[in-house]
Order: sequence, then C-alpha cells, then structure tokens
Amino acid sequence: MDLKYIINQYFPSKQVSDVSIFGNGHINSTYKVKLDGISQEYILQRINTNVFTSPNDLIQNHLKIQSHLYSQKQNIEVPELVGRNSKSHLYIDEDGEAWRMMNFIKDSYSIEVLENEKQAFEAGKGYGWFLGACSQLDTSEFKEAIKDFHKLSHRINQLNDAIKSNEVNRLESVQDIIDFYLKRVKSLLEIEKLIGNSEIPLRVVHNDTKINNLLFKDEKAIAVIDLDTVGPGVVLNDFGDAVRTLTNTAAEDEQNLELVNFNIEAFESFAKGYLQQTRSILNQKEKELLFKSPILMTYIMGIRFLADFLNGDIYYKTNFDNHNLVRSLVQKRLIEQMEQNQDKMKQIIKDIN
Ligand code: ADP
Ligand code: GN1
Ligand code: MG
Repeated sequence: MDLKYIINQYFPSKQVSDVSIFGNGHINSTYKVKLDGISQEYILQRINTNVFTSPNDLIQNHLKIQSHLYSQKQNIEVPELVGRNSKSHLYIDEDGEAWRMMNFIKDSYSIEVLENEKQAFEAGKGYGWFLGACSQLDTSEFKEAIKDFHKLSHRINQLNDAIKSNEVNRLESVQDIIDFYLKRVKSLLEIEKLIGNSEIPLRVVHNDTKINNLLFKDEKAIAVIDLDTVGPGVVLNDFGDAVRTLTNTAAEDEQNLELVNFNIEAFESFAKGYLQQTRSILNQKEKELLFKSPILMTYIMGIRFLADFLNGDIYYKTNFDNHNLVRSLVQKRLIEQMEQNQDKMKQIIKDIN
C-alpha cells in the first residue's frame, strides 16, 4: 500500500513531507501526516473493516456529530473529517481498504495511564461535555457501528462460543479465569435488565471512552476523538469505560499485576468533572446506577479480551503471545478491587450529586 498515493487522494496538489505510524489504538491503523508548506497536520486512518463492516456508516455518524458540534460555541472539539472532493470523505483503495483523513488536533497528546487527578477531573469534563453536546441529537439518526456492542448477554454468548470451539487449544490454561468471570454473570445481568428498562434512556453516546480517546493540551481536555462507535447507547457505557481505564494505576496490558490497582481518588475526580457537565441532563435512575457501571464495563472488556485469546487473537491488535490474556487478567484484578470499593463509590456519587 502506497501511503503517499492515498494521501494524494485527499490533497492532490500537495507534497507529503512526512507520514508515520501514530498512536496506540487497538483497531484501526493510524498515521500522522505532514504536508509541505502547511502547518496543519493530519491523521490518516485505515479503517479496520473486519471490525467495522460498513465504513461509510462511520463516516456518516462522524459527519453528523461534526456538523452538530461545529454549530455550537465550545471549548472542546472533535476532529474534522477532510473531504476528498464534493462527494466523499471515504476513500476505498484498489485492494478494497477503507481510508479517511481528519485534522490533527494541534499541540495535543493522549495519555495511556493517568498521571495525576487533575487529568481525571479534566477527563470527566471532556466526556461529560460530549454527552451534553450530543443530548439534543436523536439516536435514530445514527447507525449502530457494531451491533449489541456493550450488551453483556451478547458478549457472554461470544465467550461461551469461544469456550466451546476452543479454536487454538488455549482453554485448559485459562479455566480459573473463566470461572472468575462466569461466577459474576448472574448479578451483572441484573444491571443489563435495568438498562433495557426505559428508566435508563437510550442516548447518543461515545461508546469507547477509554482515556486515550481524549486529547489534552496544557493539562486541559481539548478534544474527544475516535468517534467510530458513537451512536445509541446508555450513559453507563461512557461513564463506566472511562472509569475502567483512568482509575487503573497501570497500563491496560501491564504484565506485573501487582502494579494494577484501582485509584479511588481518580474515580472521585472523574465523577466530579462528569457530573459537573451532566448533572442537569441525567435522570435520577441514571445517577443512581453510575457507581455500578465501572464493574460492568470492566467485566465486558475482560471477557472480550478473554474470548479473543481463546479465538486465537483475531480481533484486537496484539504484540506478544499472551497479550489478550494479560489484558483480561488486568481487568479481573480491577474488578476485584472495584468490588471491594463498591460502597465507597456509591457514597461518592451520592455526595457529588
Ligand atoms: P483506534 O480506533 O484504533 O483506537 P484512534 O482514532 O483512537 O484509533 O486513534 C489512535 C490514536 O491516535 C489516539 O489514541 C490518539 O493518540 C491519536 N489520534 C487519533 N486521532 C487524532 C487526531 N485527530 N488528533 C490527534 N491525535 C489523534
Ligand atoms: C478498542 O479502538 P480502541 O483501541 O479505542 C475497542 C473498545 C475497547 C478497547 C480496549 C471498536 O478501542 O471497545 O474498550 O479497544 N473498540 C472496538 O482497549 O472494539
Ligand atoms: Mg482509540
């Protein structure tokens, strides 16, 4: 694949001065692009079409968010897609690969592991802002990029399928971990029932609020990125997934599990920032359930990593043999610690309310 040729589809009259692999996403292939004589830099992405089978839906969803947000005065932004011509923002190359280009958010950086609690508060403000900014949008206008993305019963079925087929003979080595997860299914499915209930409304949410999908500049959250999964969902998805990643004192794939600990101060700071932005939008039931969402989302990610390990690492990018297993073990340890902190988390949310 000739990256310069692809960049040329977006900027036919410009010379490329640099193009290099960028970021730490698990799904798409991301490149940072510099053009001669232009200070604005760009992000080029090859969309993973094994994961996102209708890339055009992603583009349409992104454009909806983009045009809605750009009509409002705001301190936080989302990346702007670059059009190729008046017709399309998507480029399908000769091999059928799907590409898109967007502006690089200037002077920004993403973080993988929280460095201080101020970042947690900023993250809360950032993702809370996103929920509020999307609150006037209608869920029916968005395509569901991946069906039943955060539906626990669906993810459990996938895990059970992976266990049954034991595709690469890894089952025996992870029986304890499977037991850990399956022991908790019943009580977590209770939350799913509440989610299905209209007291927890469907909203336009981000659906992938890990800490590295937020960009910072000078210690402030300035942009929400990775809009691939934006669409119908519940607030618990966004709140829970952000807490999962930013309360972890180590990386999502830390091999030394003793370094993985749940940082309750980060939880509190995030919740303060999030509720500062969303207090007037969320209903009572949503607020009451917020404290449970981190365990639910950490659990969902834990079983997704485990299922992928059992399936032979076909979904997430991996860099070493047991990568998905390590990710799943990290989620397991976080769940254990969150369970011990449940009452405190509940009280913190109550006090902030
Ligand atoms: P993936 O879906 O694979 O996670 P992302 O869209 O999250 O891909 O991009 C991967 C990383 O690239 C992000 O974590 C961030 O560091 C960086 N990145 C992506 N888009 C931008 C952008 N518009 N401006 C600056 N950095 C970006
Ligand atoms: C993937 O795309 P990225 O790396 O931001 C995944 C999320 C998981 C996350 C775990 C489309 O997110 O659901 O929470 O990895 N995205 C998709 O790190 O599956
Ligand atoms: Mg990402």
